[in-house]
Amino acid sequence: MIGIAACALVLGACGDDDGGEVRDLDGGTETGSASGSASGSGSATGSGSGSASAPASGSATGIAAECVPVGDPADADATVEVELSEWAIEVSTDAVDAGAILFDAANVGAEPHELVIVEGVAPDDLPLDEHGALDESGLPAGALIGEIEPFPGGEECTGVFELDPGEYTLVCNIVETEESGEVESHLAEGMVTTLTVR
Ligand SMILES: [Cu+2]
Repeated sequence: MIGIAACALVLGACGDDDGGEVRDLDGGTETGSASGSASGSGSATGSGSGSASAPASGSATGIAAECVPVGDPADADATVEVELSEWAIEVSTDAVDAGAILFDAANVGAEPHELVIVEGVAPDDLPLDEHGALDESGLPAGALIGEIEPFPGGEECTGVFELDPGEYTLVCNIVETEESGEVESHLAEGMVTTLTVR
């Protein structure tokens, strides 16, 4: 809601964000996006509906509307704070003891982000697809530990994962199609980091 208000003031800067929110809410239904932007502020209707319809039709790639927590934070043995943004993943610590690890993630960016946890494959060794995104099917068996699904900018989400000792790589693996048709991989933009579990 805050994002929409801001976009009414700065239409150009928020074009992508607008499209993202429309996608999020209606899962790519063009009818829904048209009525959604029309019900916004009056000044935004003209250019807003025009720019919003393109990404809605082009990239309804199943980006979640809101946080879906994984597991129960009360079960966690340790917490790693995670900050997601364009274009970085920052963690509060380089290393944590093995056990049930709570990833307490804040999306401080404008776009939706996610957190994918991979064990035993260093960032430089990740299998990539043609867009520079992680090709999950190319990972060794068992390397994909789990993920916090995409959630919107300005929000927080949590995931609890049982981690054995080892080297882990954290990735945001969202791939978007821009209005220009250009494909943007969040991993290729720099959303990757590492975590040691000892
Ligand atoms: Cu991302």
